[in-house]
Amino acid sequence: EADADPETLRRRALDRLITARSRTRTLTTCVDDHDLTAQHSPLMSPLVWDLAHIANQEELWLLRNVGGRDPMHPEIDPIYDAFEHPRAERPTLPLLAPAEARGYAAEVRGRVLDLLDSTELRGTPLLDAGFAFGMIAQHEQQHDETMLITHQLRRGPAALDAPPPAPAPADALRLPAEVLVPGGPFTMGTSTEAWALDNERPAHTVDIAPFFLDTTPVTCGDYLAFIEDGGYHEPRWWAPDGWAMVREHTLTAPLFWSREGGQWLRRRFGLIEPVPREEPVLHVSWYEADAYARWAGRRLPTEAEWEKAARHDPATGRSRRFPWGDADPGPDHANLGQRHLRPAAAGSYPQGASPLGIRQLIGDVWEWTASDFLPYPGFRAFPYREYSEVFFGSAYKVLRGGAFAVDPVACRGTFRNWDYPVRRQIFAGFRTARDAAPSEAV
Ligand code: AVJ
Ligand code: FE
Repeated sequence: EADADPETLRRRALDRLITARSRTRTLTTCVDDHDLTAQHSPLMSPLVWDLAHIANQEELWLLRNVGGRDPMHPEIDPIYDAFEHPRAERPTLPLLAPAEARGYAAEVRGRVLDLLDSTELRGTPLLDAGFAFGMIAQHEQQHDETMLITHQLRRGPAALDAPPPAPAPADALRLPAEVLVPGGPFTMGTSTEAWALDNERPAHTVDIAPFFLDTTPVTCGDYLAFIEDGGYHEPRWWAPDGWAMVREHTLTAPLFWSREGGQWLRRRFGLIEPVPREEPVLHVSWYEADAYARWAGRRLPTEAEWEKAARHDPATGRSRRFPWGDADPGPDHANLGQRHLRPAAAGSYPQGASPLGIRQLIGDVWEWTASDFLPYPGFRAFPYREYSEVFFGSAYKVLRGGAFAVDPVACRGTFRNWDYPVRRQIFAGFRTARDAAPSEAV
């Protein structure tokens, strides 16, 4: 990885930038200018804000900070600074029009490709192994995921299309419900993954007690049993703030679900369809995941438990990059990269299983964990405090593993995502865990 030769690094950076831009183009050309500038939800920016923000961050980090160039349009910087204006306020700003935003993005990218050709990808932390280029490819892909959320919230006919994932393999129905993850120390986080972001660093040892983890994410069918058992009407399953949320918004099911004539339906990218029982549940808040787990006599895994399940190789004692080993994700490992517009059935991707046989830890749905978003021991903000550091604390819960909407460049066994525990529009599901009794912990 980090010691790849300069030409390999350059090709990899170029490839990841091109992949991101092709997805950005799909997400911003499949609807008209009105839909690009409209606010589809107060939770989200207009799509055209994300587009110009992607270009502005690329200009800032690559052309100005790496390349030493002067700002192209300094007067627009404040408009695209995420900390100056909350999302709900962004439609009222003097945003670049769609054609202007596209032109700006194309002009920045042209100059970035020249810069990539002429820059040595080593010598400073920002340049080593092409980090800044990798960071910007990840940033664009993260905003592509954000734009996909906006598309999911948008009302009106479908604008996006993709083939469904393959059906689950025959053994999916015979999998054990849970797997024992042995206790003991393992290496959490990384000090060697070249494009890992600051919050994933440094590698450190964490000792955990033995526990059981669900073999697959919780499915819509599992979750329906909670609903049908009156789960949304029973305060004892809910954390106090979660129960307050249920009451305030009269929640009865995941976001985008509705009940019509005795049947549960869901809206997915402009289409209405029956809730698929075998698919991992999506669009639940942390509070709903937590309540389901309590109802099931279980709990959410901690972030450390999740990472041990995903990375620890019992044969060698090493932590690996992914559940299947150190190879980059391919189409047989995981449902990533918006190749499909939905999660695959529980039990899919046997080639992506962990050594213990746990499936779909990477891809399909983000998985809520029990943990607050906190720095690892030895954390250092890099290259800017506003990526992670300003969010550390008890307000945010950590999500792991990535969803169908996440590109492989922004997905690793160490990758950490975070959001408020009330959030439901993100592509989040969960799996549950329980402590192993001493007699069970072989
Ligand atoms: C890591 C997904 C929480 O979208 O708010 C994008 C990523 N940071 N631009 C977000 C991010 C700056 C971030 N999350
Ligand atoms: Fe951003």
